[in-house]
Order: sequence, then C-alpha cells, then structure tokens
Amino acid sequence: IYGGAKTTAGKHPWMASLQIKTSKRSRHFCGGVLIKACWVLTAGHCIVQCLHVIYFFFCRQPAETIQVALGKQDLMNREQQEQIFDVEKIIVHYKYRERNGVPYNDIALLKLKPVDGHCAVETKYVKTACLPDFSFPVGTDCFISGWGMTETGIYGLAGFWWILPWQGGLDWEEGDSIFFGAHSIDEVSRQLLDANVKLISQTTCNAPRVYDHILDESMFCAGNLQRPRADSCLGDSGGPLTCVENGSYYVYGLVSWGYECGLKNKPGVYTQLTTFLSWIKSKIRSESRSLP
Ligand code: 4AZ
Repeated sequence: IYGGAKTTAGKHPWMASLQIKTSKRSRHFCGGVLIKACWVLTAGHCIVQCLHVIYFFFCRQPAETIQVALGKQDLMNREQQEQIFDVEKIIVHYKYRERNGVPYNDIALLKLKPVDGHCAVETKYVKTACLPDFSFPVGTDCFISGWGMTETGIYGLAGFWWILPWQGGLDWEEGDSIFFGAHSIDEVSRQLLDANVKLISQTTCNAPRVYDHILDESMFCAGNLQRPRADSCLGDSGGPLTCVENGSYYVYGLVSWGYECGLKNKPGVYTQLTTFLSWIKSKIRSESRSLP
C-alpha cells in the first residue's frame, strides 16, 4: 500500500495472505478476502501468469503450492491469532483474460481445505466480509489493505512482469531485497497496511488522460486523480477494497491493476464485485452441494 498506515490487529479480519509454500518458509505473493468460512476471493492474475515464455504452458499456480493465512498482521512472525489453510480447489473466472498487460474479469475463488472438519473459525481477528448487492456512490470513502509495496517502482504497467509466484514470489525475508524483473525493490511491508481511497466514476476513469477507455464493466477505479495520497501497489493484488454501510463492511472491489502506484491521473483499478455476484454465489452453491 502506497501512502498507507499500519493497521490495528483485527481491523480487517477478512484480509488473507496468499502464500507460496516452499521447503524453507512460505512467501506472500497476493492478497485475498474471506467471504465464507471455506471461501476466499482473490484476483485471477494472482493464479494465472502466462507472460513468462518458459512458463507459457504452465500458466496456473497449482492449488497444492498455495496456502492461505488468515488473521495475520506481521508476515514475519508466527502469530497466535493466525489460521492457516491449504487450498482444496481454485476456480478462476471463465472470462478471465489478460490483454496488453491489463487483466479483465480479474477474479478467482479459492476453496479452503477444512482442518478437523472446519475451515475459518470466527474470532476477533478472522471474520468474513459481506458481499454487496447494491452500489456505493461515486466519492464514497473506502478502505484498501495489504502487504504490498509502499513505493512505486520503475516497472511500468505494474502487476504483469513481477517474478512468477512459483519462481519464488515476493520474498519478505528480512534483509532481503525483492527482484522484479531487472529491478530490486526493498519497499515492501511485513506489517499489514491500510489506507482510504474514494470511488471514481467510470466515465472519469476512462477519460483520455486517465485510462483512455481501457476499463470495462468488470473494473472500477478508486483514489484521487489530482493528488493521490494513497494507492494499492504491487503485492496488494487480490486483496479487498471495502466500503462501510450501516456499520457493516462490504468487499466492493479486489485490487487488480494500475499504472504504477500513487501517480497523478493513474488511480488503482479494482475488480467490480457486483458484476460477479451471481458467479460467486453459483460457484459456492454448486461446490457446497457436492460434499464428500
Ligand atoms: C500490482 O501489480 C498492482 N496502483 C496492483 C495495484 C496497482 C498497481 C499494481 C494500482 O499488483
């Protein structure tokens, strides 16, 4: 998160860290959102990465290589309130596409593998976020959270040429730097950060000086065009943009893409969850019917 602040424990209890399991330790590579005890939403591009020529035929991150950490604040410490799950199944949206570095229909569902018959257990630090069946008005102040970069890099259209997760992902080991293509970037966070961003209208975001008609109905923008104070960034992908209504938190978007981070006229772009409500519900319903 660019321009963010350290969150207090339990402020974003639906926040998930998607981690690559390695022999040594696990490494965070994307965010996610807990929407049901056994279900986490993330970005499609967190799972599918085909850009690297060598990996062209292995675009998908296999479920066995991923674990989901809930209730986390500090990625470097084993925390008492954390709940860690393996992934039983990954469902990437059938219309997920990547064109010219822009992800369309950027959404995927992860089904967690139950431990002793249950998935996430609700605590002060682990809770589900609501799904919205209504729209929030333009200008609404919403939250973004994540363990991603706190500075913008020199990586152009972010999110599409960072090192592949199954090559090691984003490495949060203390003292290490992180390699993104040719560049090494140290500005990542081991603590969960959050920030406020305002919803921007589609027309404004599709204006020539902003994203010039790249956005379709699967996305929306949030931030501040003139003076960006906060933004999502590399490593925040798949994590939630939540907005509050009547004291309830709704996951309204998923961190998806943007041209670098915190730049003028280049706000963060988020997956529009209202577009995918029926897909989410039907997938969860059909999967829950076929119980073992
Ligand atoms: C990324 O690569 C990414 N500033 C996410 C969000 C934004 C840019 C890049 C938005 O994960």
